[in-house]
Order: sequence, then C-alpha cells, then structure tokens
Amino acid sequence: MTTSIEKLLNDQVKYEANASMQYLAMASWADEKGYNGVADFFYLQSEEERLHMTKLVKFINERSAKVIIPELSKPKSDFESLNQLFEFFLESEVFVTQQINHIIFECLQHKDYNVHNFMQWYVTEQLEEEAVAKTLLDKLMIIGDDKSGHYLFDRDINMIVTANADTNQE
Ligand code: OFO
Repeated sequence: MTTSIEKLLNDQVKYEANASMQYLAMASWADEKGYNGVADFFYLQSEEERLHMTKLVKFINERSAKVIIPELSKPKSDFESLNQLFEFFLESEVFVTQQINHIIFECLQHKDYNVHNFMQWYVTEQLEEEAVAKTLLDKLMIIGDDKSGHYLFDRDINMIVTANADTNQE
C-alpha cells in the first residue's frame, strides 16, 4: 500500500470516528428534547459509524500498514431545530462520501485494486445513508414548524428504527 493511501485510510478512520461521536451528540440532543424516535435513530447511526471505523482499522492491520488511532474533534451538540439536526446529518454524510471518492480516486491512480475493492462496501453504504438523510430532510421541509408534524415524524422514525432492528435480528 502506498503511503498516500495509508494516510487516506487513516484519515477515514478519523472521519468515521468523528461521525460516530457526532451522531451520539445528536442522539443525546434529541433524547433531551423528548424526540425518542429521532434519538434512537441517531444512537443506532452512531453505533454503525463505529463499526465502519473498526472495519477500516482491521483492514489496515490486515494489510500490514500502520493504524493511527486519531484524536477526535468536539462534536456539535446544540441544534436550533429538527430541521437543522437533519441538515447537519446530510452535510456530514456528503462530506464522508467526498472523502471516500477521494480514496477511490487515489486507488485507481496507484492501481491498488485491493483497497479499491474493499472501499466498494463504503461506496454502497454512503449511497444508502445519503438517500436516507435526504428523504428525512425532505419530509421535515414539508412539515415546516408544525409541532404535531414533528410529533408524527418522531413516531414514524421510531417505527423505522424498530423495523430495522427486527430485520437485523432475523
Ligand atoms: Fe460511515 O457511513 Fe456514513 O458516514
């Protein structure tokens, strides 16, 4: 593995770890505000990002490159509204996608098809996560400031989280 790809993979470890802490802060904000469905959604997202980070750490080690466990940024923990929360979610996912695209680009430049192949899992994952973030944000745009709309949004997202949890257990 080239030093540049090794560095990009380590940067990605940091982005996934940052995303995990960011979503934990978002879950906590929602929990505090009484949006239990939204809170559970972000608790789960936070866990998933942690798994993405670990998957990278294991891969770098398997390839006998050097893992650097990073120092993390302080997550944003205050939000004006559900809309702002989900805008931040989408922005965060778009950022991660750009970084993954950058790794893919480097892999092609250096003909590292092994890392390229490994990273395809992340490409698919980002596609799904961006789509989810965008759909949820679109719904919130329709709801606007309507409090009963927010109540129903929270209830619906709770059902999605429960359904996903059931599928994962099967
Ligand atoms: Fe790691 O899946 Fe999105 O960010």
